[in-house]
Amino acid sequence: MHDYTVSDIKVMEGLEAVRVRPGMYIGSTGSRGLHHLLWEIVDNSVDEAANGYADTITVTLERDGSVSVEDNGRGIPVGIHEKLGVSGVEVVFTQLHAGGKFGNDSYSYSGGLHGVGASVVNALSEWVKVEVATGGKLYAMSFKSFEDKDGMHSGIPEGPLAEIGRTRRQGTKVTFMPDARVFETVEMNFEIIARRLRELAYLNRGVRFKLFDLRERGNAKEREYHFEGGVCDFVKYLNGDKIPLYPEPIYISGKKDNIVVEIAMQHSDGYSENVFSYVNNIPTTEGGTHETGFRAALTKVMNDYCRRIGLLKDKDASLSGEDFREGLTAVISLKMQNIQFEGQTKTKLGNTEARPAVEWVMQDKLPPILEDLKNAELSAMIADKAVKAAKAREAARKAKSMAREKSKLENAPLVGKLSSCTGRDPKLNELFIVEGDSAGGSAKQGRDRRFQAILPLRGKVLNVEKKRLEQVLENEELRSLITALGTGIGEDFNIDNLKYDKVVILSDADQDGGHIRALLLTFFYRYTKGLITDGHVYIGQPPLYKVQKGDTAVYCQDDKELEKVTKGLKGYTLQRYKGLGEMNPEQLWETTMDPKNRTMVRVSIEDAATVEHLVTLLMGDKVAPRKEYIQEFADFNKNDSFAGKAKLDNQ
Ligand code: TSJ
Repeated sequence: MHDYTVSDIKVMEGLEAVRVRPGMYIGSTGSRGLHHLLWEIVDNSVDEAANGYADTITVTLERDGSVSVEDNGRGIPVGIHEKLGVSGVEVVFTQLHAGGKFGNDSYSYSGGLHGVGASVVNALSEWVKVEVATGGKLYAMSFKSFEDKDGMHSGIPEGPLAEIGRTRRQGTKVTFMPDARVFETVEMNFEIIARRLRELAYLNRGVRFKLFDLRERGNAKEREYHFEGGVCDFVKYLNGDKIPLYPEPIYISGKKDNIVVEIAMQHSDGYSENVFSYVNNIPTTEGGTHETGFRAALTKVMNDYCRRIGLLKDKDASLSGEDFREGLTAVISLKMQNIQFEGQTKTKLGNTEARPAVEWVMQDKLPPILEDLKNAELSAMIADKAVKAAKAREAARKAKSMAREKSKLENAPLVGKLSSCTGRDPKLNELFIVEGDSAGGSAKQGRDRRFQAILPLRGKVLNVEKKRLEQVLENEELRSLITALGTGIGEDFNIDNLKYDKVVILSDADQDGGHIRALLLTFFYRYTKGLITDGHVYIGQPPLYKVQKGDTAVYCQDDKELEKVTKGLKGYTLQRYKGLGEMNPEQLWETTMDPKNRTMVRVSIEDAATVEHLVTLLMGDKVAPRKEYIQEFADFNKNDSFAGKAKLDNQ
C-alpha cells in the first residue's frame, strides 16, 4: 500500500508552481479566474458527452461555498497508471497537463482558454473530493491544500483512491472549494454560470445541463438547459423577437479533414449581421479563418444561385457578401484539434486549415438546400433580400456623400445640447452622457468644466439594431453623440479624432437606466467598436445610498457596502437614491464625477461574445424573458458578466 509522505510531496511540487503564478494558468485571480476553475472541470464532462458517453451534466453551488460537477459518463479511469503507479484519478488531479486525456483514441475537443485541467483546479482549491462510479463500484478520493513549517502544499492526496461501496450508477462527481487564499473573491455568479451552461447546451445538442444554487437557505435556484435542436435552436433564440424570413434555420453540417463543421443560419427582417463562431465550444469573438471561410462560401454559393435562377444576368456584377448577410444570424461551431488562437484578445482562430474545411462543407451542403423545391420560397427570400440590400447600400452611399458635402454632421446646431469643456487636450477630457435633463443639469453644474463635458440625453436612445445607417443618422440624440465624439462611425470611424479620453455613461441604477445603457452600448458596439476595444467607454457608478450621522455622510454603491457601513452604527439617517435626478450638483460631483472619489467600470470587450449575445437579446423591448437581461445591465456594477472582466477603476 502507498503511504502518502515525503516522496509524494515531491511529486506534488508541480502544483505549487500553479499556486505561485495562478494567473499564468487561469488568467486572473478575480471573478473570471474563479469561474475558470469551474469551466476546467465542466470541460471534462462536456468531452465525455461529446464522445457519446454521457448525456447529463449537473453543476451545483453547494451550501458551504464549494462547487460540484457531476456527469453520467464512464468515470475517470480508476486503474493504476502503468508508469506512475497510481490511479488514473490521482494522475488527473496531480499531474500538470495530464488533463482528462487518457486512452489514446479519445482526444479532447473542448478545453478552456488555457487547456490546463483538473490539476490546476486542485492546486487552487482548499480541498477537492472526487467520486467515480464505474463497473458497479463507487470510488472516492480527496485532496487538500495546506501550509506548514515547510511552506505551502497544494493538492495533496489524503489517501489513495479507495473503493467505498457498490453502485448501479456510473459517472464522475468532482467537488472543489476554491481557495480564498488565492482568489480575490470566492463567490461564484449564478447568472454567469447559467449563461455559459446554456451556451454549452446549444453547442452540444441533446446534452442536458442542470444548475442548482443551494447557497441561500430557503432560496434555492435551479436551471435546466437541453436543446434537441442544438445550434438551430441557438439561432432561433438569438433571433428572438425579430421576424424571420423563413421559419426554420438552415442547418449545415459535415466533416472535412477531421474538422467537424456545424452551421445554423437564418435571415430576419433586421439589418445587422450577427455571426457567432465557436471552436471546441470556445467563443471566437474576433472571428478568424472559419468565419472567413463561411463568408466567402456564402457569397459564392449565393451568387451562383442568383445566376442560376436568372436573378443576376451574365452582364450583372455579383452581389457583395454583406448584401447576403444583411439581417443574418448565424452560429458556426467547429470541433478540431490543435487549435491556435490569435488576435488582441486571443479569441481569433488562426488555423489555416479551418477556412477550406468550412468552405468545402458550405459548398457541398448549401446548394442542394437552396435548390430543393421545398425550399423555393426560402431561397427566393434570401436572394431577394440581398438585391434590396444592395440597392439600399447604393442609396446610402449616395446619401452619405451628399451629407458629407453639406457636412451635415459637423454642423453646429447638433451639438447644441453638449456642454463642452474648456480644456483642449483630448487625452485629459471626459464626456459624460447623462440620462435625463434634470440629471444633465446637475452634472453640468457639478462638473469640473475644465475637462468634463456633459451631453444630456432625453428619453430613450434609438435601438440601432433594427435600423439602417440612414435612420441612425437621422436620430438627433445619436447625431449629437456622434458629433461630440468626433470619430465618425462605421467605415469612417477613426479613433485618432476622438475628442475625449473617457466616455462615461451615467444613467440610473434602475431598469430604464439599464436599458439606456444597453442601447448606448449597442450603438458603440455597432458603430464605434474601437471606442470599446480601446477602453474609452466607462459606466459611471452613482451611489445607491447615503448614510448620514451628524455631519458625516458616507455613500454606498450597493446593499453589501451599506451593510458594512451600518453594522453596529446607531442613530443614522439613510437616504436611498432612486435616480441621478435626486442628487444635487455637489453630491453628484463628490460621489460620481470627481476623479478622486468616483468609481467607474471600464467596459472592455474581453468577452465580446457575451456583449453580442446580450446586445442581440436586448433587442426585444417587450418580450418578458428579456427583462432579466435588461436587469443585468442595471446590475452592471455588481457582476462582471457584460464586460467580461469589467475592471473596477477607482480614479
Ligand atoms: F478531470 C476532472 F476531474 F476534472 C473531471 C473529469 C471532472 C468531471 C466532473 C468529470 C470528468 C470525467 C472524465 N467525466 N468523464 C470522464 N471520462 C474519462 O476520463 C474517461 C473515461 C474512460 C476512458 C476510456 O478510454 O475508457 C477515457 C476517458 C477520458
